[in-house]
Amino acid sequence: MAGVTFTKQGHIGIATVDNPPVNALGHAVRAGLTAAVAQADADPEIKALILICAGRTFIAGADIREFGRPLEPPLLNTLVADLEASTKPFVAAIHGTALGGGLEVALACHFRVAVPSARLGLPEVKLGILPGAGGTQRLPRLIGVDAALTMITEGNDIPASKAQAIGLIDAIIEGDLLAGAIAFTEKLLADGTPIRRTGSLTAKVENPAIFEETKAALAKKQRGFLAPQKCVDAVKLAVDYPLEEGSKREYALCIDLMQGAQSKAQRHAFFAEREVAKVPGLPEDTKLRDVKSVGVAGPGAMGTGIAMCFINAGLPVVLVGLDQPTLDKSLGTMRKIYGGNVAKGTMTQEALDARLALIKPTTDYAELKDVDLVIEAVFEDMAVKKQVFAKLGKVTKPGSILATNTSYLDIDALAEASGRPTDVVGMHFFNPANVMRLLENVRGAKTASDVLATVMKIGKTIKKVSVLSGVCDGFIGNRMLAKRSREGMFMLEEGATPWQIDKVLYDFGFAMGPYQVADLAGIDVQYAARKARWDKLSEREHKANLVDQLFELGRYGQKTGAGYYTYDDKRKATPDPAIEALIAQHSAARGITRRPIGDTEIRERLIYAMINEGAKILEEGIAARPHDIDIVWLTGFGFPVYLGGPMFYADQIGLKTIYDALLKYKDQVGAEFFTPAPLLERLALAGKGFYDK
Ligand code: 3H9
Repeated sequence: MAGVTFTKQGHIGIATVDNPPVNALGHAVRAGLTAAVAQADADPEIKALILICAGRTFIAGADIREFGRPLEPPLLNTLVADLEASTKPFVAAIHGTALGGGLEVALACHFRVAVPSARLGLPEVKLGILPGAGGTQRLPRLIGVDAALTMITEGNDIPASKAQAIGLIDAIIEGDLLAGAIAFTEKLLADGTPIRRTGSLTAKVENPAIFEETKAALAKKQRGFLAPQKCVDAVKLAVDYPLEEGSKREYALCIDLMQGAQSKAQRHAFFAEREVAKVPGLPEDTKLRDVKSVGVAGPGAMGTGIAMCFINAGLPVVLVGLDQPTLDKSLGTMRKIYGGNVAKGTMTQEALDARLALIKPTTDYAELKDVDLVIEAVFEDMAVKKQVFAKLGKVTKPGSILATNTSYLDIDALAEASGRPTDVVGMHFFNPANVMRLLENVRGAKTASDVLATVMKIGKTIKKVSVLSGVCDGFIGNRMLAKRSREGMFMLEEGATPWQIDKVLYDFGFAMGPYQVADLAGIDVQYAARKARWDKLSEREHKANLVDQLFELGRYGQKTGAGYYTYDDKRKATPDPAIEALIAQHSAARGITRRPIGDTEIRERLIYAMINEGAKILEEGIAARPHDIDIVWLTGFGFPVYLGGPMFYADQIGLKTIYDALLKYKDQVGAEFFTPAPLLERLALAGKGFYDK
């Protein structure tokens, strides 16, 4: 029984799963558990069974790496049926995380106990599938349809205390789990408690309309995703059919999703997110620098969000500002955001006070003398930032890490200004920094390996996804975004409208189009960024100056009630004919004859321009792997997860198709903008993709 050991303690059989790192239900574990059930049933000495796991966690699910390949029997659904049919009481003893197939196994056991720190959930929906081994059939039978629908369609795990409160587990074990589980089982036997098979319970539904209502809500909340809808269909089966028939239909729905393009992309995203944590050439055992305290220089919107990331993780922060009013404003923002959580009941007042107590506001840079890491988030201007780095190099202790949150400035220039270039690194957060998951770390020419390893690790501490980028204008994310923005502007000049372009990207799966985003972020902010990047822009981009025109008209976006769109007092956007007129006038002044532009051309020019830039980023080594690019776009720029990120998406479309389109646009728009990247050309002509180069 590779992966499962079977021992006896008196009259209790103990099946221990041991399949590092997360005890996934690969073939050996499925076969081992099947054999354990048979052995226990056949052994008259055994009166009850306990299922427990070695290592850091209970079974964390089916082995996702086996998906898409023919599975060797026993299949998981057969295993759970065997477990539930066992004639002897079967107790699941849970620590770590009981997730997906792991929870389905536990649901098929007759009783469940867990340590207080355990977490339980059915996260399949996040992989684009549904729990296909009875999870959608047993969970509603055990905890009711309403609670089950929430857990299954959202995919979030819950703590043991909540699991006990809703009847998902029977007891919480303080102290040693195995000893506690044995005591629990002995008591079952002593009391003569009958076996309770989850599958024989009835799934109760109070509001029969709940299925349609949930589907309608999910169509908005998880727009474009197939799996949440199918999860609802599967839970309904638990109400409509007996266990066996419901499980058969559930499995069919699950397999259908598993074979589809969305799940393939979502599984890719799962593994890519883990892959990017491993930096090629940086040994995993690199000794890290200790980071126990942090400084943030610049308490603007970014600095405030960055400080919140660290205090959320319990690290004290010295927040340095130019003057008291800016510091007060920053603290006021934090108080308002946390206050909202208190009002919603997701945070206590004591927790709010404890977090804010971790902030030490000051106007004196010398207060940074003891911190282990400083993140500079001052105004995006090279001269200002150089001054700050010169100061940081002097006031901080040797060995403290000096990071910049710049979005596009040259980190190596800042490193030199500090006088300690090996300590300098980029830590590029995304707005709002306390919410967005992406942390783009940037390796300077002289950044020390242990500094890099430390900032990659810190990402995990503050619950971000760290991706490593090399130094270039805009790093991975904004460099690609700049090409998308360029094409948007060109197409506005050529005949498209902002609302048409926004709709194309919305339909593609982004939450908002670029002009809705611009109005939200502020045209004044875009204008400043454009001026700062002026030397990097092409001549045609200089002339495509609609941002400048909007800025001069004072149309700064939502904050002034008008930008590309006009806004009512509830910030509802309406396309503005004045903008259409302004763009038409601009095209005429530029001597461009406007023409109708189809949605396909809009989509291709926006997305393919990004992919072509992604190929250059890969070839230059700015990103080590296509995974890094995909994760930047999935976690920082709202690229639809069910498309897997721009590079994965490109492979699905086929690089040859993209290559041909690039050649077409090269003729139409110009070689300067659409010459295929050499890597893309090579792969396309060899019939390969970014992931099989
Ligand atoms: C399912 O169960 C389907 C069923 O309904 C039946 C259908 C018929 N498989 O995340 P970490 C690897 S669907 C294979 O860094 P952490 C992971 O790639 C499944 N591998 O650790 C990584 O490998 P590497 C439902 C897996 O401590 C290593 O383990 N379950 C799996 O931060 C460590 O992972 C889920 O969706 C897996 N299932 O977090 C749970 N899980 O070292 C998915 C992990 O080579 N897993 N690996 O990069 C998780 O959420 C987290 O891994 C967990 C640990 C919370 C468990």
